[in-house]
Amino acid sequence: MSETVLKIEGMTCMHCKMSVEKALKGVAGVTSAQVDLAKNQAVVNGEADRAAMAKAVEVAGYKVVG
Ligand SMILES: [Cu+2]
Repeated sequence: MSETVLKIEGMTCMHCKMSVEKALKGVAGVTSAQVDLAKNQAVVNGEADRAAMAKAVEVAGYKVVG
């Protein structure tokens, strides 16, 4: 089990947080995703491809910047 931290731009509220978490949980291999709004980051657990996670976040309307 590995943990990935993604820096995300564009999240402003609880709705954004939930949208991003839902998008990340939909990626194959992701077992859990927790967004910290104050830090603008998501902590993802599982064995998912980083590019696939970034893509899912972008499809949801946000941007992975690191
Ligand atoms: Cu929002």
